[in-house]
Formats: sequence, structure tokens, C-alpha cells
Amino acid sequence: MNSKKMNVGMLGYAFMGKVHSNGYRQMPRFFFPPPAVPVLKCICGRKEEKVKMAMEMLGWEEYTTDWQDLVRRDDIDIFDNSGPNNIHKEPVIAAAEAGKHILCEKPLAMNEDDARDMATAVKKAGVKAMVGFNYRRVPAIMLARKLIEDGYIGKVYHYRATYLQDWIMDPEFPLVWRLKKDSAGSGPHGDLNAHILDLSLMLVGEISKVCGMTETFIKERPVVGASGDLGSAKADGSKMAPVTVEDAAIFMAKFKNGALGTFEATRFAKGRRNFNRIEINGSKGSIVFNLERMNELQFYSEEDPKFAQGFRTINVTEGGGVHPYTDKWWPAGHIIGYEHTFTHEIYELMRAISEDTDISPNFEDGVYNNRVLDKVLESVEKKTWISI
Ligand code: SOE
Repeated sequence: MNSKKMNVGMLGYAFMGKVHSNGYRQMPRFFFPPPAVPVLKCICGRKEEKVKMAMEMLGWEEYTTDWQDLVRRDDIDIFDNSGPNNIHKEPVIAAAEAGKHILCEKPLAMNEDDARDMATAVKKAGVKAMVGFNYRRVPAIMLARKLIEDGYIGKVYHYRATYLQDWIMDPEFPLVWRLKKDSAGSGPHGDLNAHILDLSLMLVGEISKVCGMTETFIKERPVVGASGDLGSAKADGSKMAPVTVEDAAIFMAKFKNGALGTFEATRFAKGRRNFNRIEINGSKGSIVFNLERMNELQFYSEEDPKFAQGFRTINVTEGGGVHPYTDKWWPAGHIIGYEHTFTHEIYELMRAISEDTDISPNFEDGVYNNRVLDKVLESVEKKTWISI
């Protein structure tokens, strides 16, 4: 079956570049027949020797170090920005102006104003544009939304989310781009609160006001050496520089529908590698999702008989259309992982492009996300509640 082919040009070759490449390769094989076949045409990065190796390792046809050329090539249909946050805006706007459809990693931008410029550009260009909030594509999260929308937990009172990591607790860990305000915009706030904030929009709705607190526990770190290799910092350990983003960011929120929200993002939760946990409490029941047990959803219902009430664990892998995406992978009980969420994301992107249907999360969702993130930081500065 010869489905339409769409050439992809991607900026970035690190973690997100790697997992997006896997998604492009896997999607047409598992979502068969695919809405379109993504061709891994050209991968782009600053360091030629590294991006050349990434081309060979990840299965791209070509490589370049010139994103300005890449986004304007006539033979590129989709531009995927998997680069650091400070190079989301300019290449995405240039690609949209050149008529490319877009997949941009989260957070959409460094701040709301930049996000708004990006949303305006894609709207004016009339191209499809998705933000890479991949956890929306976890089957258990999609089941949580169904349970909430169908009234199984009643009126939502609480959204309680923690996204905990611990990868930078060693004071010797060098000053990588995620720890610099001019390249990341913020620390775990824009990196991790962005995710649990996007899921709150999907599961509960919009927020009306926020109040936040941030802390930087380690104030300065070794500078990464000229080679850019993390190990080079040890060699140049004499050079230290200030950390310009937070190590932890916590905020409270009031949702427009009256629910209360608590959000916690940190890279200093020793023992938590990528602990993204959400609990939602309603008038008739509760839901708990934990990324470390990604194929399961915990569900409590007051409508169970009194002698049998308790949090049940649903294995979200039933086929036959019972749970989303599962028919594309394995039989019930054979679980999927983190990387499958990106294959789902790429399937939805290419389906929306091929069928000319709406995309979610779209750039307006990205603007909302950056706006709330900015308002939390404003509340930290002003030490008060800030309306959205
Ligand atoms: C690092 O914190 C990171 O790679 C995030 O940037 C991703 O969005 C998250 O899914 C995993 O952790």
C-alpha cells in the first residue's frame, strides 16, 4: 500500500531528537496503513561531527548544520523542532512562513510573548502545528479523561501533581543548557511543570489564578568545557558560574471550575528519576496516574458496593477499541513504554495533516501553558496571587 510520503526536517539530535526519530520510524509500521509515511529526510544540529553521527545512528538521509536552509527547502513538508527552548521561536516561525507543518517540543517558547508570536505565525501560514506534550498520548491518561468527562468521579475538587527528578543533585554536575536562563528560560518549572500543567488543562480545565515559590539549592556549578562534553567540566572544574534557573518550583492554582490545584516540579527529589504522578479527587471518586507504572490507572468509585470499595488498578492495555492505541501494539497485558507516546503523538500529527483536522495540543494550548508558567514566576516575584 503506497501511502503519501511526507519529508521531515528535524532540528536537534539529543534526547528529544532520538525519541522523535524513533517515533517517525515506528509509526508507519504499527499504525498501518499510516495516514502518511514520514521520511527522515534531514537532521540538523550545530556540531557537524555530532549531527553527522546522529544522521547515521537515527536513520536520517541527510544532515545539515544550517537550520535556516533546512526550514526553507522545497522538499521538506514537516519541521520538527526538538532543540533547546531558546531556539524554538525563530526556526518555527521561519518554517511556518515557508509553509511547513510543525511539531515543536515543549515548552512552546521561553515566555508567553514568544509563544504568541509563534501561534500567530502558524495561524497566518495556515499550517498544522502541535506542541510535544507527549504525556497526553499515554493510554492511561486518555482513560482518566474519559472517566472524568463521563462523570465517573463527579465534580472535580482537587488536581494534585508532582513531577520529581534528581539528576542534578551532585554539585559537580556541570552547567548544561537546562540550567541556564538564556537557553532554557527556567528550570524544572518550564521543563516539568509545563507537562503537569498541560495535563491539568486536558483533564480539569483552565486555571484562573496562581501563587508560586521557587528555590535554587546549588547556586553555582562547573562550566562545561569547550568540547561541550559534560566530562570536560571536570577538566575545567576551576571555572564555576552561577546557576540562573530554579532547582524546584511549586505553585498552587484555582481552576475556573472551582477545583484546587497543587503543582510541584523539582530536580532535587533524591531517588525520583522521572516521577510524574497525578491524583484527581472528585465528589464520587478519585483517579491516580503514576508514570513509573505507565500502563496502569488507579480508580476509586463510591458506587462500588460498600464491602468492596477501594482503589482498583486498571491495566490500560485492553484491545478491541476498549483502550486507545493498544490494538496497534500488543495483546492485552503486554505493556508499552515512554517511547510509544511519541509514536502516538506523531501518528496524531500526521493524521491531522492528512485529514485536515484539528490538532491538540495546538499552539494556542502552548500559549496558555507559557502564560501560566510566566504568571507563576510573576507571583514568585510579587509574593502574591496572580490572575491568569
Ligand atoms: C528532562 O527533564 C526531560 O527530558 C524533559 O525535558 C522531558 O519533557 C520529560 O518527558 C523527561 O525529562
